[in-house]
Amino acid sequence: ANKKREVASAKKRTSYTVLEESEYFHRDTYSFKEFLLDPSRTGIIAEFKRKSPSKGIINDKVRVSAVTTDYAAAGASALSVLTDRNFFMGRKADLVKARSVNNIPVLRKDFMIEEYQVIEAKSLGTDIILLIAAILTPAEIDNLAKLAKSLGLNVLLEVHNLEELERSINPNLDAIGVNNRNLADFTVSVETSYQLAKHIPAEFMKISESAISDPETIRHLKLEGFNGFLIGETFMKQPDPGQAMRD
Ligand code: IGP
Repeated sequence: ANKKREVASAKKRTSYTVLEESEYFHRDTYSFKEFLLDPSRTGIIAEFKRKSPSKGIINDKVRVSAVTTDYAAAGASALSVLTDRNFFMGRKADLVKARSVNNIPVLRKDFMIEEYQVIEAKSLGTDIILLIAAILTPAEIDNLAKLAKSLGLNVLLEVHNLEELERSINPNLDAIGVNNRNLADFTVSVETSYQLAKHIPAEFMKISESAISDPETIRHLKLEGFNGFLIGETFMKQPDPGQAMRD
């Protein structure tokens, strides 16, 4: 059993070494907060998402480079790129592509559950990782957030209710995202953001995620203190997602 552990830990070290060979592993990341608070930008975190479990195929015709550069030109504060293949038809190569053609922060949108994925995120050119309270214990969140910070990554914690927020909050997080979509049954309500807003401590950036489909909602969310608005489907369901963001 000892031998097995030794081999396993050597293997782990080797795979990390490979990740550290990526040129992106050594880059300085962009500050999520700085871009969110930049008054010349929109606060929108614009997402590249081909498919979702709730909607099926949203758009599998467009290219990540064209869409993300259009988003950035339309004033996005950050980009969100799905890297989960199973549920979202995402690819790690999509994130690398988005990184290589943009100079604003990129969020790796995936289900992060272990250290390896955080280190991998840095090597792909990620600036922000997502930690989902619904699938992680407070200790796991603490551990992954600390690792992310040590690599210079920004951390966005996603919550869906007060209980998740209260048990998961810790000082290594940069932003709290309220997901308006219930991951258990896929129902959506922006009310979730309005209800949780006052419970998010002032030191964290406030993000509202999902089901945002008009400028009016963004105006209301801003009045409630939200700094960021994560939008996917509203843009991606149009043949030209970048144009949809400008409209
Ligand atoms: C975007 P929408 O409704 O604008 O397409 O939502 C984003 O919030 C959503 O894709 C999302 C997500 C997630 C995807 C929020 N949290 C966690 C995968 C995993």
